[in-house]
Amino acid sequence: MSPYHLLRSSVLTLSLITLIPWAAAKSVRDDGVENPPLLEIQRSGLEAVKPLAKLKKSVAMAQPTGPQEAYLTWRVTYTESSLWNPATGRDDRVRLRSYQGTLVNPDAPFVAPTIRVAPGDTIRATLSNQLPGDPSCYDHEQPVNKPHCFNGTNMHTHGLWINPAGNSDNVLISINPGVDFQYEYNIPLDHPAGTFWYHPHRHGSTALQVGSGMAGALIIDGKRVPTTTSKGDIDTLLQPTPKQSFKERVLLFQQIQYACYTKGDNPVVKKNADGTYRCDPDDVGVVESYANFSGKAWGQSGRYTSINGEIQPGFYDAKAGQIERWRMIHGGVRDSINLQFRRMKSDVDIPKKFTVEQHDDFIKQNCTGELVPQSIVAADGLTTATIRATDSLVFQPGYRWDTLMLFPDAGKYCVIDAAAAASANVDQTPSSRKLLGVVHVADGKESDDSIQKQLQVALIEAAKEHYAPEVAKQVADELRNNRLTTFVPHEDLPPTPNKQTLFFNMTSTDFLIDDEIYEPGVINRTLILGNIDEWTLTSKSGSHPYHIHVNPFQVIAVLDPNGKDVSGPDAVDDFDTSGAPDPQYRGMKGTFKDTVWVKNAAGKSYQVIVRTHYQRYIGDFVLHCHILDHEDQGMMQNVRIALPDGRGGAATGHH
Ligand SMILES: [Cu+2]
Repeated sequence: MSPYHLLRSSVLTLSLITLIPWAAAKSVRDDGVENPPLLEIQRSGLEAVKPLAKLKKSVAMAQPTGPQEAYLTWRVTYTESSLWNPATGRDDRVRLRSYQGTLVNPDAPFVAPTIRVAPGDTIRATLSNQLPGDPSCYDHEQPVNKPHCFNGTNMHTHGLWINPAGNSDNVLISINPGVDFQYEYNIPLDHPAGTFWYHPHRHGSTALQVGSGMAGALIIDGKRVPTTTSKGDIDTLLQPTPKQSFKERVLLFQQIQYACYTKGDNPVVKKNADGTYRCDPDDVGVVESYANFSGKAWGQSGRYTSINGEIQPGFYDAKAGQIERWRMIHGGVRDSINLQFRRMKSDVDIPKKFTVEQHDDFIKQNCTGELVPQSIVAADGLTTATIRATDSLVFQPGYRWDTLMLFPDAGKYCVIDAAAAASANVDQTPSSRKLLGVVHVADGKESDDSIQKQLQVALIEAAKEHYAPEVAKQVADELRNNRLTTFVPHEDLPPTPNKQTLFFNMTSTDFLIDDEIYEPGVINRTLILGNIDEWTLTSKSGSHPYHIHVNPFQVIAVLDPNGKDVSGPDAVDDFDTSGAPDPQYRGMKGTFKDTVWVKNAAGKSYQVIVRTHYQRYIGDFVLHCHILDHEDQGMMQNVRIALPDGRGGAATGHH
């Protein structure tokens, strides 16, 4: 950019700021955001189950048999609706692939309904692909690591510890247009409770479909009350007391990068002079090209991270001094989120027209309160050993965090995606601050105690309310030290001589793991059931979120390129001097997760060291980069968990 352009754009920004009277502008997002709708589940009684629409290729469906079986249907179709565009102050019409169901909100169809089940349940989920036919799904000459088969789909239950094969959490199958398939997810009785999610995982179209809003929360509710000798679910602690309702919110962050195209023989994406995407009133925005996912395209598009299918929503029904559980899922594809909350000036509202460029100035002028602490109680769905308060909570694609939020005073609070350095961002460029939404907090009980003290007191009261005295005392003793030991589902994994290494790499054309591109049918790793392995994850080029299916891993250490461990509770990750210290690894040591950022700063790799225990399930599945367009283009491996052969190796069915 020339100095002239720089000058011109900053003058333009300044003049816009002075022209728009922030305080007078009326918020157009007065309607608050709700939790995503609950997907309708039929639990018992044949008569209660609606007959499924018969398709030509539909196959026989099992009939409901009892209360432990949860039936549901995902219909995949194109849906026409609209998305709010703050840059123009009006809705853009869009036509996107989406899930449909009886309880999909017609005003926010681009978030899938939430599934809530319990340990011991069987989910029988019919995936009905009603998208138009797609020749690229059947063409065997089709290069497998070039995006293709946009209308083929399948399903992944991200984070669930269930069978990865057959008709369970099997992503190595394609549900082609016109085909119905019924998945059977047996959630074992000893499955941890927590915040998980579901999304398509068909190699070749995963990013396109998830980037269209095809993702939903999958919550496992736990009712196991702890005893002095057995662990329990944190859900039993966070039950209402006379003073606290422990209101729950579910937030699914998404990044729908729809574009409108010029008409004619060679359609191109319509853009404004500054490079942001433009949709004129007669246009219909679509997500139909991987070109829009590449490199820095998200930042340049001027699109916004949505929450539960809405852009810049308001969060209502919060009360000062009331504790809320926020279950948050990063279901987006192309942007990291660095979540912060700050008190907003009371006489201000989000302006009607509000481009991404204007966010930073707005936040600087109006989101001026102190940072509100976010108290982490679960990472990737799994209850953490400590309650850790943080001012900045970093979400990479695929991450979940459950936090306890307590807003100290009535008023409005900005929900901010803070700035981050290039090495901490999906698109490898520094990001500026964005305003994701506003929390409206009503009058309640205000206290002189610190937020951490108020939380501790309320949780100890909850323990006394819900548990037998012996158990309540044990939990209270832990809470006084900010610990949640009684609710942690996994034991620490011990040191092991079994090692695995993995490195991500990118060339100008290819997305690689261990310098190889994904090859269907090739098993890249055979792991042995019952073993504990220690994995060292690195990246030779760019930073990538590593995700493995089935078994979570425990973070042992994250070493910066100088060998400093940046995962401790007080660690400062300041290796990348191009920005402020990176908060994303702080406190991660010892945490169980299923997705973790593997960072490369200025061409130098961090080492992420994790341990995994391969428990119960055998079969073939995948590990991959959760920047899903990288995955579609080859940054994935096939993994097999095999039976031991009794002599230290893996058993094979032949010899
Ligand atoms: Cu990647």
